[in-house]
This record gives sequence, structure tokens and C-alpha cells, in this order.
Amino acid sequence: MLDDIAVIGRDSRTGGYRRFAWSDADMELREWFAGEAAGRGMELVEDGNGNQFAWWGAGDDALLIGSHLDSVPDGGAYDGPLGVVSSFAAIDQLRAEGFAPSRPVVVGNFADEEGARFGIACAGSQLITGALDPAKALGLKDRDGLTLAEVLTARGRDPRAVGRTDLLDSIGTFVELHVEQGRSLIHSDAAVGVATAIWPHGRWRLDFCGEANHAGATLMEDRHDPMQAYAATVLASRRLATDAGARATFGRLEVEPGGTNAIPSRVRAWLDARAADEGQLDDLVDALVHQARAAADPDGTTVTLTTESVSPAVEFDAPLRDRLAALLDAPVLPTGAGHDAGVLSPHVPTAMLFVRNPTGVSHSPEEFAEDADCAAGVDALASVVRGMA
Ligand code: HGY
Ligand code: MN
Ligand code: MN
Ligand code: MN
Repeated sequence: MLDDIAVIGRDSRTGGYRRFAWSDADMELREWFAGEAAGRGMELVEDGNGNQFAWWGAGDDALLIGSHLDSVPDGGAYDGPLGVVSSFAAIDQLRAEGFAPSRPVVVGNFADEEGARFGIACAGSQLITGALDPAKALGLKDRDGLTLAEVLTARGRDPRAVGRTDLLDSIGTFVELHVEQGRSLIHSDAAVGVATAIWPHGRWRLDFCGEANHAGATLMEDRHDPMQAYAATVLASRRLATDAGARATFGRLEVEPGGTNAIPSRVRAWLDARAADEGQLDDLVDALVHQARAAADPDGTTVTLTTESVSPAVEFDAPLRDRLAALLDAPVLPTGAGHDAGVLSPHVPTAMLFVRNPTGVSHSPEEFAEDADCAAGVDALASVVRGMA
């Protein structure tokens, strides 16, 4: 089934995927999801937040499986879709053996997990759990200045339905299967692992403001150049994160006005920072902002800081985690990546399964999983459903 969607949203230049929330590619994937549900006689429900749910059976205490279908810019083929495709495949496997669940089994496609278009990760799962204020979400703008409200309306959705949380009431457990975004399973030689925890992580925007001026006529000592301060901050972030055993990434940059022969007036930089616990994360970001201000000071540039979204640390439910690790005879492993399962875990018993990624690379076209390991992931998910539904 991954092959069925392989062409959707793929950039032929880079081989990566650009499947941003409510984009044409995302709409094609939504139609694909609806078709998979219909083809299996599963009832399709879309909550007001854009999350899609395909129901096998009806009622409460449903076992939710699935993941997301959107991507980061030039993302890989597996991050998200592997969980959705494996869920449908596990249901096919169970039905073929005549398994009849005693509780509803639901395949979910969470909206905008990557936050690549509107800037907040896990937007769909944060909305259904009440963790994200609907008004804030609707006011988020993409790079073209379109708000989520305008985009939803253009896609025939009612923005007033955003923020509905009632559908979560009928979910009893969530188990998300995901390609591993790291190298633990390679070292453990297992095809499938069980998640223990998700690091706290957040996104911040640092605006370095200076003075536009002529690139040739302005002496170096007379410059108020925000790009210099930004560059010093990026270098400092590597040292700070390395020393702290944490992670800091500057992956998005906007330079104004952006002329080759003009010193910039402003540099807007997005930071993704993660650490093993909230205290470490706070310390890392504080130290980084301190360095940014120090780097800006000699040039007289100023640094303004905007906090966009911070996800807390997540320890998965130990009983469920340990039960699945025993059931699957699988290793348990932490992850620095964020997931919808992390957002749901304070609300319903949640677990995550990881499928080995021999490259260890993710959020890149290099992301990969062997067919045999993907099949092992489907078997594992089928075992979980057999054991829990
Ligand atoms: O950023 C993350 O960790 C996730 O892939 N959204
Ligand atoms: Mn991702
Ligand atoms: Mn993901
Ligand atoms: Mn000066």
C-alpha cells in the first residue's frame, strides 16, 4: 500500500515529500485514506480538527491504531504513512484469519503532525485532546499569509468545528506504529521495538533585528548586521547542545529584505530544541538565548524571541509498554522524535511501536525500512490487536 501513495506529494528533484496540511497532496492522501476505509467497509469519521478515523465496529473503548500522512519539507516515505498503511494491513491480516474484535478497532490519520505549514507540531492530536486553543490554531498563518481558518473554508471544512474533543471519549487505547527515527534497533538487531519515552521538545523563533545598509559602502565596524549575530548563535547552539547531551536545530531561516548586496535588516530563525527532561530543555534554551543576545550586542542588533509550541516530556504507560514488549519479545527504546502518541498519552493508555530503519535517517528522502521489517511491523501490530481487542 505504501507504493499506492508513493507518487503523492513527491518532489521529483529531491525525491522527498511535500505533503503539507490541507495541500493538494494532503487532500489526495485524505481521499486515499477514505478509499481504504470504504474498501474495507469501515465507517469513516472526520472530527472537526481534520483528523480522519476509519472504524471497524462501533461503540466505546475503541483500540486506535494509525499515525499521520503529512510530511516535513522533503520528508521521507515512511514517517507517518508506515503507521497508517501498516494499520490497514494488520486489519486485512486479522480478517483473513477470521479474527473478530471484541471492541472497535479504529485506524487514525492525525492531521498536521509535522506542523510544516502552520508551525505547530501535532496540531490535529493537540486539538482533539484540548491541548491547543482552537482560536490560536485557526489564526495560524502559512508562508503565503493564509490562516488555517481560510484554508479549512477553502477545503470545505467548517472552522467552527475545530477544537472538538468528544470523539476522543470513545477511544480506550492508542498504539502508534512508526518508522524508527534513529539507530537503536540497528544496534539491537530487532525489527520492531517498543517506545519508553519521548523527549520534551519545542519550537522557538529568534528574530535578530539590525540595520539594512550597503554591502560595499558600509565599513565592517559600522555595521548592525543581524546575520552575524545569527551565525554566532548557530555555532553556539552546537556547543551548548553537545555539552548538554541535548539537541538544537536551526532548520528554517528568513532574511529580510534578502538582497545579495544589502546588509539584512532582520533575520528570523526557527529553533527546534529537545532534551531528556524539561529542566535541561529550559536551561538549553535560556543559555542559547543568552548567547544570541551576547552575539547581537557588539553589533547593536537586538534579539526578540517568540515561543511557538513546547511539548512536554512523555513517559509511555509502563504496564502497556511492558505488556507489548513481552507480547512481541521486543526491546524498549526512547525517542527524541515527537509523535501524536505522545500528545494522546495523558488522555488514554498509549504505546508506540518502532520499525527498524537501517539508515537511521528521518525527515529526509534517505529514510528507509526494509520490506521484511515492514512486514514484521504489520505482524506486531496484528498481534497487538489480537491481544487487546
Ligand atoms: O518533529 C518531530 O519530532 C516529529 O517528527 N513531528
Ligand atoms: Mn516527523
Ligand atoms: Mn511522524
Ligand atoms: Mn555599531
